[in-house]
Amino acid sequence: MEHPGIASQGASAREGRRRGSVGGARVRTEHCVRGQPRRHPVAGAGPGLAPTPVTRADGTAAAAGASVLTPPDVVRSAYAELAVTDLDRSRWFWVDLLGFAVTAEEDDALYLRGYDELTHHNLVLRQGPEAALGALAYRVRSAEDLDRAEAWFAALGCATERRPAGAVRGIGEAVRVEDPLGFPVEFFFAAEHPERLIQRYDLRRGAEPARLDHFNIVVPDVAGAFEHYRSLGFSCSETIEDEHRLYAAWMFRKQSVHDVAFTGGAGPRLHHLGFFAHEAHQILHLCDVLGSLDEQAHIERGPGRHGVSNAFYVYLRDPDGHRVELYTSDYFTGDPDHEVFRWSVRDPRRRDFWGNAVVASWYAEATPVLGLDGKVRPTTELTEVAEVTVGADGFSEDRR
Ligand code: XXG
Ligand code: FE2
Repeated sequence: MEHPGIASQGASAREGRRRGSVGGARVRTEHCVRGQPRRHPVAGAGPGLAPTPVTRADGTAAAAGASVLTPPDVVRSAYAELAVTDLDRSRWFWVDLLGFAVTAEEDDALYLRGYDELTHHNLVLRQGPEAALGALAYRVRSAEDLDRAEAWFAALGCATERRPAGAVRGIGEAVRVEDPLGFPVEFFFAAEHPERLIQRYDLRRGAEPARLDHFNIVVPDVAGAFEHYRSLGFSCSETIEDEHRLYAAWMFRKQSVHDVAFTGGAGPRLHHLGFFAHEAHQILHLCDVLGSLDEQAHIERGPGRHGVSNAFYVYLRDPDGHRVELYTSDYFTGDPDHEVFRWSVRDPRRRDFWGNAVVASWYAEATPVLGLDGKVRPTTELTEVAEVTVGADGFSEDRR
């Protein structure tokens, strides 16, 4: 099945890197042409055929002014900041159990990274009054991209904030925005490079996490989120869809399956942070350790093999309920003619290739997000209802 309007990701990725010609509208019109795109049967919900206004989290349409500007050149999803309510307990979970390396530590914050990460951190855990997402941070290619980010989001009518180097430890000057989807998003270029840990096998524990792989966000309008990220130069690797609707999409800048993915539901909320491990046995070992410690309740879904992405995975919940995925062995997406792989929402293998059921909490529960003012943002409910909708796109309770 072909979802109308979703471009070959290769074409879109190249365009995202080509300076001076990537306005949102031009990306839409020039690069939704693999196969013969059809008009989407649900008016306004088709990602990309007609100019689809980006819908802000509060339901209002964002200004179209950014379409004449150049978006920032995003390199990859780089780090996230989470507010946690008991930093000692979080340290036990993320450092002692999962095995993250500690780059720096303060009374109220921990800066963590995987063993392959060459910059300061992939995760900041900050003590806060309630569990929440503080920021999703993307690394950009140059210092000039900070100006592009600021102009791009200001033109969309979004709140933006220029932050001096060191506003987050280890990170250079940055731009934070409340994006049109309602998420606190940071763009940064410069970062400190701490000691290289790639061959410090002697330090490794838990699942030996290597690096951040992706963010997964919950949004009430998946097609709108798709369009927003496509305007930023992201390419699409895989979708879940039917003839009426886009249920989920995986989009990338680095040459893997994704840097960001969308789960349909009340949003803005953070669904999970995905961290890469090199081998499936590292993920299985962590599950064994959790069992030995009688901490198996932290395992929410899996381990298993995804249909989408082909990755081997497990989802855990941290002491605050933040969801983390340990993920390995997805595939290369950097070829210029790489095609979008489209899953039918009715395929029971889409979310677990072996047909195992997806637990209800995985669809229903997620982390609230903070605005730039530090306050929890209200959410908007998923509005469209389709025949197969239960939670986001249906539970796989049939094991056919
Ligand atoms: O990273 C992912 C996910 O977004 O966490 C979920 C890859 C695949 C899936 S899915 O559950 O759709 O197979
Ligand atoms: Fe994921």
